[in-house]
Formats: sequence, C-alpha cells, structure tokens
Amino acid sequence: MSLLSLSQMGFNAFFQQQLSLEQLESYTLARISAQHRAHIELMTELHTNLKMSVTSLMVDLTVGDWILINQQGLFEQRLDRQSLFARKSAGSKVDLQLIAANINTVFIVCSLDDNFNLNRIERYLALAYEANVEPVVVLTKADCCHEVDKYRGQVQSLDPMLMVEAVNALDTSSIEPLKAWCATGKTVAFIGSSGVGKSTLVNTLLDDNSQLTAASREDDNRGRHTTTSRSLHLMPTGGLLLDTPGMRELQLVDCEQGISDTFSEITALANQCRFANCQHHSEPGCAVNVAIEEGDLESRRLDNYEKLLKEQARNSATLAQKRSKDKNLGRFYKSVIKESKQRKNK
Ligand SMILES: Nc1nc2c(ncn2[C@@H]2O[C@H](COP(=O)(O)OP(=O)(O)OP(=O)(O)O)[C@@H](O)[C@H]2O)c(=O)[nH]1
Ligand SMILES: [Mg+2]
Ligand SMILES: [Zn+2]
Repeated sequence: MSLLSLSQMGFNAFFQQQLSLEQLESYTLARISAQHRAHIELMTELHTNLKMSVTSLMVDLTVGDWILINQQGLFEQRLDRQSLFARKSAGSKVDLQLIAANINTVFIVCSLDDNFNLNRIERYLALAYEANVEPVVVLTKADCCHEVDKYRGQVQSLDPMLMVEAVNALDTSSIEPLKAWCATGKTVAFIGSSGVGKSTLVNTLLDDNSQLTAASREDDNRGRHTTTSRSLHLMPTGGLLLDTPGMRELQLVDCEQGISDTFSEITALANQCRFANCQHHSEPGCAVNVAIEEGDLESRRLDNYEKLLKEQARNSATLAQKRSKDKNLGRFYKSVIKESKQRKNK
C-alpha cells in the first residue's frame, strides 16, 4: 500500500475538531490497521505499516481507531469514535470486545436464493444502527433470481429510506453502484451469513487482479513479499475496506437502541397505545395491532421486533450472570489465596 494522506486514511472534520492546533502540531496522527496481542499496526502519513507495542495505556483500542503519537513515538491518546462495532464477551476482564471503529458504511449482504430472509436483514440493521454505521443492503446472486424486484421491494418496505442494491457479485459493472460508498476517505465493511457472497463482492470491488492479496502484502527490504494480517485495505475507488474476523461474530447484546431504530415505525406506534406498558398482544387501544389489522404493518415485523428484543435481553442477562459468576469465582480465589497466605504466616 502506498503512502496515504490523512483524508485518504479517513481523517475528517469529526476527528479534527477534537484536536487543538497545538496537538495537531506536536503529535502524529495514526490509524490502526491491524491489532495483535502484543502490538498494533498503524498507518501514518509517513508510514504504511508502523508497528507499536501495546502498553497498559492502550487498553481499549481497535482496528479503525485514530490515535495520537507523541514525539517519543509513544501512544498519547485515542480520538473519539464516529462509530463502533463491539461484541460483548463474557470474561473476567474484558466485557466489551471491540471489533472495529470508524466505519462509515456497512454492506449487509444477503443472497437472492433460499438464504433470503427479512428477519436476518433486520437483525443486521439493528447491529448497524447500534454501531452508528450507515447500512446498505446488498442483494447478491441477482443473476440467478427471477424475482429480483419482488425481493428488493420487500427489503425496501422495511424502510423507505433504506439503501438497497441488487447485484451479481461476480460482475464488476453490476457492483458499480456500491462504489458510491467506497470513495476516498470512506471506510466500509461487509456483514452477512456464510455463502452470501461477501468475499466475492470484496474481490470484485478490489478489482479483478485480487488486490486484496496485493494490499495485504508489504515489500520487505529484500523485495520479498511478506503477508501481513492487516485489516484495512485500500480499494481502487480510494476508500478503505475494513475486513476483520470479528465482524462475523457480532451478536445482539445490549442493543435496544439499534433495534428500536430498525423498527422505528413500531416504536412510534407504541407511543400511541393506550397503555404505556402495552405488549401489543390483545390490549384495548393498541395502536400497533390496529396498524396490523389495517394492513399498515406486517405482523412478521412485530414478531421479529419482539424476538430480537428478547434475544438481546437474554444475551445481556446471560452475560450479566457470567460476569457475576466470574466475580464470585474471583472472590473465591482471592479468599483461598488469602487463607493460604495466612496459614503460611502462622
Ligand atoms: N452467480 C452468482 N454467484 C455468486 C454471487 N455472489 C457469490 N456467488 C457465489 O457464491 C459462493 C459463495 O460466495 P462467497 O463470496 O464465498 O461467500 P461469503 O459470504 O464470503 O461466505 P463466507 O466466507 O463463508 O462467509 C461462491 O461460489 C460465489 O462464486 C452472485 O452474485 N452471483
Ligand atoms: Mg468469505
Ligand atoms: Zn400496543
């Protein structure tokens, strides 16, 4: 990857306004392009791949983050994020597993075959909204489907403002519309279940000559190619593709906001129900049920809304339980250690 300017790396007014002139002059801005256990890889205006050891100060960093480096070459601070995909993991220390920061657009990929599933698209939409990332639904395998418009219409009916594109992921001209979101300074990512065509789309976007491999290779001094595990790739369109395994493991946890953004018409209707705690089942004066009866709302949508809310509540509860278990176990270990120390001291 050649040297990029700050704006090519995705730096914009949102980040700039966080910095004083003095900070801009005395620190180097860097974007995290890969993360390992003991070190991170960075892009700066002067380095395509700068390695930095992780210290105790650098706890909550993730791929896509912008950081400041001081004149000693040490980590100074992380800039506030424009967006964040995180996965809540149960563990003794880290509960929030950060997956990717500062993505502008996420392509929700769904194929136009047996795999087509509105509920699943809604689930991904909830994740995108929760992360504060703009979603674009990409319907792949349009070349093998006879009812493209029908399916596209169904997706569009989820939200009239939603961006929906039907493509043949294998065909460069077919994916042309996606390039609008992949321009210089933009960072994009792909989510979707297995086999829907994410890798195919990425390869076509990165241009036929498999630029993904090219971009993830770095010339070492001897002119050899060494493969790096970089997660940020430059696309021919000028934007960056953030590709990290963590995106595949996103779960619905603590994302009530994302769900209510996804089903905004239901939450708006719910505000008009007679009872504030209406469950929209058979209560009198339920505006949600009226909308279903009048054909303004699909009952499938209400069902999935309830299902996703329950799922995220259940995941959050399990997590809380695990956390407290871990805590108790921690206390238990501590008391054992204390006792044994006391015994030794006797
Ligand atoms: N005809 C056609 N085939 C496609 C299209 N998109 C993907 N495929 C094929 O579908 C298969 C799966 O595509 P992948 O790109 O590997 O799917 P993926 O989403 O990366 O799957 P995972 O890596 O398992 O998550 C491949 O054989 C692709 O060639 C499309 O738009 N049209
Ligand atoms: Mg793949
Ligand atoms: Zn109701």
